This record gives sequence, C-alpha cells and structure tokens, in this order.
Amino acid sequence: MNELETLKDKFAKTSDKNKIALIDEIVEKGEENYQFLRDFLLSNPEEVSPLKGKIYQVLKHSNHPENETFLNQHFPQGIVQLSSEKNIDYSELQELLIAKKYQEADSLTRVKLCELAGETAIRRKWVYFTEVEKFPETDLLTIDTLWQTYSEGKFGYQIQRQLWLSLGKDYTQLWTKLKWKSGNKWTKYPQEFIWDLSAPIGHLPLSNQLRGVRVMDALLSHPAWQK
Ligand code: MD9
Repeated sequence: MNELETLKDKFAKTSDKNKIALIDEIVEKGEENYQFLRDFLLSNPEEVSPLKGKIYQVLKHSNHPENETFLNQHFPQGIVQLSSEKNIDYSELQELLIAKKYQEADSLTRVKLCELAGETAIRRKWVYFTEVEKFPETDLLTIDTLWQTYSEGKFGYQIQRQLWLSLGKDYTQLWTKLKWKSGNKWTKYPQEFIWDLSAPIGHLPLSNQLRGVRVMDALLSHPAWQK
C-alpha cells in the first residue's frame, strides 16, 4: 500500500472523531483526493454528521472549481436540512457556520430565538423562559444540528445539555466548564469569549445570564432533546 492508501485505510477503520483529524492530511496528499471527500459526502444521504460538516467546509474553502460545481449541484445551501415549523429561514445561520464565523452565528442564533418566540420578543430583543418552553422541537433541532455539524461536534445546546447532565444539573460547575465564568468572575461579552474551535466544548452558543438561569434551563430541559 502506498502512503495515501494507508491513510484511507486508517480513515475507514477509525471513529468519526479521528476521521475528522485525518481530513486535512488527506487533502495535503494531493488534489485528486477531493474526489474521495466528495464521494463521502454523497454516501448515506439521509445522514448528517460533524464529519460531513467538516468535509463540506474543507471543500467549500478549497478554491477548487470542481468542488464548487459539486457543492452547487448537490448541496447549494449546505448539508443540513433547514426544517422550521414557523417558516423561519435558517440559511444565513448555515452560511455563517459553514464559514466558521462563530461570533456572528452566535448573535444570529439569539435573533432566531426571538423570531421563534414572536413579535414581542423581537421588539424586546431577548426571550422569556416561558416562550422557550413553547419552541417547536423541529426548529430547536435544526439550530442545534447546524451548530453541531459545522463545529466538529463541539458546539450546540445538546453538547451543553450533556455536560450539564454529567454535572448533576449543577449550573455553577457548568459555567466553569463552559468558560462562561472563571473563579467568581463572569466572562465579559463579547471580548472575553472564544470565537473559534479552540474554545472549550459547549462554549457556544451563549445564553446571557444577566436575567438569571431560567432561559438556559428551559433550553437544556426542552423536550426536543429527549429522543
Ligand atoms: C454567557 C451574570 C451573549 C449588562 C449579549 C446579549 C444580546 O442579546 C448588556 C445588556 C444586555 O441586556 C450578551 C451575551 C452575554 N451577555 C450579554 C452572555 C453572557 C453569558 C453569561 C453572562 N452573559 C452573564 C452575565 C451576568 C451579568 C451580565 N452577563 C450582564 C450583561 C449585560 C449585558 C450583557 N450581559 C450582554 Mg452577559 O444585553 O446581544
């Protein structure tokens, strides 16, 4: 086996997490390997994953005409299906996350939650926990899948929920884990938050704690995540 075949063999046998780490290496072995990544994106069309999200981002930013044609033909907006029960358009959120513009995506996510809650929340510019409880599962799952898919599985509400459950629903410990708090000092918005994948797991999207924990609690307790 040559070097590349060895690499592809390793790729086939390992976990998704390790596959993600191999993608940049595969690309470095030569442009002909884009075909391998394009084929992977077409496999199991009903399945999206952080691995496919990473491959999408690599192809999208490759400046390679063949990749551009391929993506335009098969996935013009991205690989996540943007289902909404409230007719909300998540395409800009998908664009920002594909481009790893995590700070803008974070801010747009709060705007989308207000849209989900309705007119009064849009004018107020933040949501009540009672509104969050009524969010449709479909829309929360769309938002969360977008974050997860385009962050190598690092970001999103379900990741935050897993951490929170593993800490026995203790918010004090969660704030430290997410690096939303250091010691007894809250992280300052926006300058002290980390806006790239070097952030701790679950760091984004942010939920402002100025008015207490109940919005975050409603998000993490939402029935959308029970399945
Ligand atoms: C995580 C304790 C994302 C005074 C931007 C909110 C937005 O809607 C400015 C006034 C205001 O009403 C914003 C985000 C966060 N904060 C703010 C995130 C965040 C996280 C933990 C905390 N915050 C905790 C916290 C505590 C007090 C405050 N915060 C105060 C505070 C004030 C403002 C913000 N925070 C904004 Mg924070 O938006 O664009």
